[in-house]
Amino acid sequence: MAFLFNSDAARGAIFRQVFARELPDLEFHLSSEGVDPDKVRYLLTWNVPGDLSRFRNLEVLFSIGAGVDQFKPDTVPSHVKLVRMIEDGIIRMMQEYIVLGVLTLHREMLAYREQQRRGLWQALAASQAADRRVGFLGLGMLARAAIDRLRPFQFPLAAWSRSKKAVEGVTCFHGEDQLGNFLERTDILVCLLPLTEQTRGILNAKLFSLLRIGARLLHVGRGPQLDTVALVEALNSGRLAAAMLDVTDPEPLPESHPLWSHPQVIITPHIASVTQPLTAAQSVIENIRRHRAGKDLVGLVDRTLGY
Ligand code: NDP
Ligand code: OXD
Repeated sequence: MAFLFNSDAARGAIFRQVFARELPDLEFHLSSEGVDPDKVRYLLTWNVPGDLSRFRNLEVLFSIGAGVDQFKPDTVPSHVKLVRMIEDGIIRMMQEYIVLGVLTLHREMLAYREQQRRGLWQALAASQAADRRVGFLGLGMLARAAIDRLRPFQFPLAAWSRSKKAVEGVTCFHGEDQLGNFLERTDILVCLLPLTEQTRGILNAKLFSLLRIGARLLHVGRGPQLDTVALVEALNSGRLAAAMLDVTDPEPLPESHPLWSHPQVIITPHIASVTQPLTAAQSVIENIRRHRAGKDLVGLVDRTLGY
């Protein structure tokens, strides 16, 4: 029985050590070369490495990231459990990035960057956090963790999810019918949605038109959720004041893309949050133990929903 780690060698070396200590009975491989594919019961990877059907006895496919859209979940054989990454490291990094992004947009850092470029020393009007309404598209593991870190600043917090939710101190909206009400009370919109057929292209001209004039966007979900033409138009028309993007489509954007040099935009190269090997190995091992004990897996993807 084998575990196949199909990702970078540096993280693999740490996984190997933790597995040797915690699950010595499970063969651990850093490459599919030299492994009998019939022995592979567990595979941890970002993308499906070639033809998944060669691992005839595969039981659990672990995503090395929190997202699973890259697998096209409906193409993974139904008997294979698909599991997304839930671990302390990825959560902590996302908390940092969201706090950084919200404060950057709240405290007008893009306008100050532009003023600096022009050699201009000038204070801009400063809204108070209590008057800046932050809204999350998505209220899953990462959004909830980020919300916890934002609480002390006193931004009025809201979130929109597919199903009805209740989180203390957060005004919760759900479903298509409540999207408009959620948007109209939002000054800084944070996208932390998984990519599915329902969320593809969701950040479009219509959605921007429902936000208050001068709203801001922090996009950390997935690139194909954003219509970049609509974003440029919304920024140029003043509908949106600024945007911070960690994900784009494609990644990276073509060199000539107007977003690269737009003064009201910050782009980071999909680094908001990265799976950390020590904590991730522990969480994968815990899930293997659960699987062996016939218990529910943490982060099991619902194939019908695609996340
Ligand atoms: P979860 O699965 O825990 O949460 C997803 C949330 O989105 C849920 O609240 C869900 O609603 C909501 N949702 C899904 N579909 C819809 C819909 N059609 N309408 C309304 N709400 C919807 O995901 P995570 O928090 O773990 O991760 C979210 C995403 O963040 C990942 O899928 C990935 O794309 C992205 N990500 C980006 C990273 C980066 O570095 N940029 C790093 C890690 C993740 P409900 O609660 O009702 O199910
Ligand atoms: C993830 C990511 O899904 O890094 O983990 O985007």
